[in-house]
Amino acid sequence: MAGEELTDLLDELDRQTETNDTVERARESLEETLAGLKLTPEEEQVLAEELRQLRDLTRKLDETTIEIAAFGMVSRGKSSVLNALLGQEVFKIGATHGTTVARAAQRWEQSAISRPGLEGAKLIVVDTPGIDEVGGEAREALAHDVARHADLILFIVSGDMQRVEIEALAALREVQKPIILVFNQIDRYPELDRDQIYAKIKDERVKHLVRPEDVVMTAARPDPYKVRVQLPDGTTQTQWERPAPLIEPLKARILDVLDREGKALVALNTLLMAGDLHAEIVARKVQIRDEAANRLIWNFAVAKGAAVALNPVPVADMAGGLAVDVGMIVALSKLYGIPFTRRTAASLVRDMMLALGAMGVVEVASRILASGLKSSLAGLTVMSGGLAAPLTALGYGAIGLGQAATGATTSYVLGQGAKTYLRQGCQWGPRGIKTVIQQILVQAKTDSVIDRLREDLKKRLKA
Ligand SMILES: Nc1nc2c(ncn2[C@@H]2O[C@H](COP(=O)(O)OP(=O)(O)O)[C@@H](O)[C@H]2O)c(=O)[nH]1
Ligand SMILES: [Mg+2]
Repeated sequence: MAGEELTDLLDELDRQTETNDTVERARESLEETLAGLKLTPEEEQVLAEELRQLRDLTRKLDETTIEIAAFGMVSRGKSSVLNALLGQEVFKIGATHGTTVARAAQRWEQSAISRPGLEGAKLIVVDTPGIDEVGGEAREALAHDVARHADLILFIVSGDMQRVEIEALAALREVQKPIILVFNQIDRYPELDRDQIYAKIKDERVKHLVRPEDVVMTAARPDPYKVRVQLPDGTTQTQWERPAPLIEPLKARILDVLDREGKALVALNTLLMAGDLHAEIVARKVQIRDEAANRLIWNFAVAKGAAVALNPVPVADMAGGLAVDVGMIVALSKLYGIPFTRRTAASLVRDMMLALGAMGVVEVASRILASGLKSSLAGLTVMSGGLAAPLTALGYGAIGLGQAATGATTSYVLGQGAKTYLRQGCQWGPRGIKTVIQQILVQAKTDSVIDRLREDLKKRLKA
């Protein structure tokens, strides 16, 4: 074997190993992502769409589904280029705006897929609306969507590039996907002009964005021209005939890129998309939990207020009140996947009470400190009256909180405190418990929590 051949073979083997590694890593990472989410059934339901997309990615990886998307301004010939590649008119063509209104996909059955790097791969071509056919925010969403899904982007232009085109191309480039810049409609230019435009695009406009070999000329749907045909009866007639498209150079370039990098591209893309989806799911999960936690706290707070209002014996209802608070925190801890025992929940209540106490109700603080949990129930009686002090100190003004509203507010503050503690992985954070409680009180004021609790309480008590 000649030295050169051997080097080639070794290179090829290297490349395959690398590709297989990438695919394998992508697969593992996806599996870990799915397994690591630890969603409750409720969350799975809300996040069904994101989860489906994540599972689709695994399939994409297994099947090596490669997406090729056309992108560019209206009427540059995006749909025409894809049709020429497919060899049939699948995507609608139009001289007017808005022919392609949404993303549309079509399988590209390609005999050339027998190339080694594309073995078993499934090619999909995707048509999109023109970037100037959709407005502002939708355009960004579209670009983002295309960039996120596509494995290879065909950016179609039909002459010297406009500024928006260069900007859009630069934005797409950021996502690190291969881009082939297609200069389409070359049949419309005299040869000299065409070569000048081509050189300008390649050497000037996108020099920093696209490699020269990735700038390709096509005539996907050349204008028809008049031909004179002789009819059997000897007369002649003029007819319109459309020349065959010039698309082979693009097809070859696409297959070259995919043959070389196809599987690795899919693997990398899968990882990128999985990363995006994962971040989205985690953010939504936090949001879902927080919303559920807020509902839970509110319901407990109103229930406790109502219980206090209906039970005139202070110590008794406060004992019941404490049980409600402890129960609330146990429920919250389950929501956050860190189930507490009642004892842990009770000591959390005590810690928060101490913090509240230190904010103005010293007596409560010392009582709770001196006594065990049982006798600290009595502390709560003082506490419920005492919450008015820190509230007043924080500028709530002289608020005549009734017992019921006070009980509800206390539960609310304790619940929000426990929520923060749980969210932070059972830590009060660098600024400590007092700051957390104080911030909750300030936020509660901003949100008119007391007024709203009072309203809900009234409704509850009427019912
Ligand atoms: N002369 C010429 N016209 C083309 C070519 N490609 C597309 N067109 C025409 O350009 C117009 C817009 O094409 P279309 O594919 O719908 O553009 P899109 O909006 O980018 O999808 C249609 O009238 C096409 O016939 C081409 O290579 N040469
Ligand atoms: Mg179109």
